[in-house]
Amino acid sequence: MLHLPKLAMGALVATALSIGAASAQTVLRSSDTHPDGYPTVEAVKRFGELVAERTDGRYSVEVFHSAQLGEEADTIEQTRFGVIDLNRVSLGPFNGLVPETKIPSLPYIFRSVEHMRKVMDGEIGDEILAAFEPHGLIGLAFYDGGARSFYNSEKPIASIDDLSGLKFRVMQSDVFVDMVEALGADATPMPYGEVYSAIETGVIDGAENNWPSYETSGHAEVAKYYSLDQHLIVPEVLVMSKTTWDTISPEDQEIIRQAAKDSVPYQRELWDAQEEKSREAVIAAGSEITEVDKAPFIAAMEPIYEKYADTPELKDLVARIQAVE
Ligand code: GTR
Repeated sequence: MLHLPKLAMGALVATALSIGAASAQTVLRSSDTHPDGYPTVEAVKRFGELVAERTDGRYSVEVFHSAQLGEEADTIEQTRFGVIDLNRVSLGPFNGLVPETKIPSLPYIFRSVEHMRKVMDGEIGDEILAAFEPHGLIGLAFYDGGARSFYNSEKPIASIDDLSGLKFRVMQSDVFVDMVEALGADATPMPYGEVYSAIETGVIDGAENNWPSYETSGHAEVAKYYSLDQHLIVPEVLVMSKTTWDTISPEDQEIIRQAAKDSVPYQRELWDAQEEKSREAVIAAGSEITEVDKAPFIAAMEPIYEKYADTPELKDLVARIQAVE
């Protein structure tokens, strides 16, 4: 709840009357699969504080963490239909809906986290954010999701051959199913919240993710072999429902866009610290880390690029991302 001093309240009412009562003290509901305290959750809270401050309380944000509003694929649909106002999600689950998101989700498209940041902070990033709009969403900002690597309950993976016969959970996107299959393993798309028990009961042998997710989801407890192949550096994205967006004045839309961008450096600072903390925590708890020669993994991904960069525009997007120094 917001408690505003009388004067501010008067100003608020006057503004509300001039732009329509619908925008007076609106609490925007935001979804996140991660627990409270996770860098993405904290960054969206910071974004909300900036929005509340800069709109004099006309808008505020409440973050529903820990998948309280549902798993990512479902919450994306609800956001498109305006049931949820905001959503912080990986780009992966958008691959089927927004073709442009397939490209930054391709394995090894980014040479490093620095490369990813440079691309997503620039013109290409803005172009990908704009690509959400025809699909009922407004792309606001990208956050870091680090590098994702394979982990499993069976054995250390040092080469592609070691992956053979293992079954991995992937995010709900065909790109990742094909990626795992091109490496000779089996893939099962599955909601994040089901992965722990699926590994525990042996339905799957493992999954793939960054250090913070590997730790905070508890997956490290049931899959202690983590291989540093770093096949994906998929950015996270903060989106708003276009249905909600269209009720907001152009001035407040601008404030919201800027506040989202302004929360990015804060997220990255938290992210860098959390990666280190999570890496140390899983090693202390007994995870076994294997270094991997990435060259054969990179070479095996060629068919994935051919299949998913399947229009001249998407091919061009690949080339432009690779050309960013
Ligand atoms: C995490 C990401 C989540 C979710 C999860 C997953 O790294 O932050 O948004 O996509 O991975 O694997 O489902």
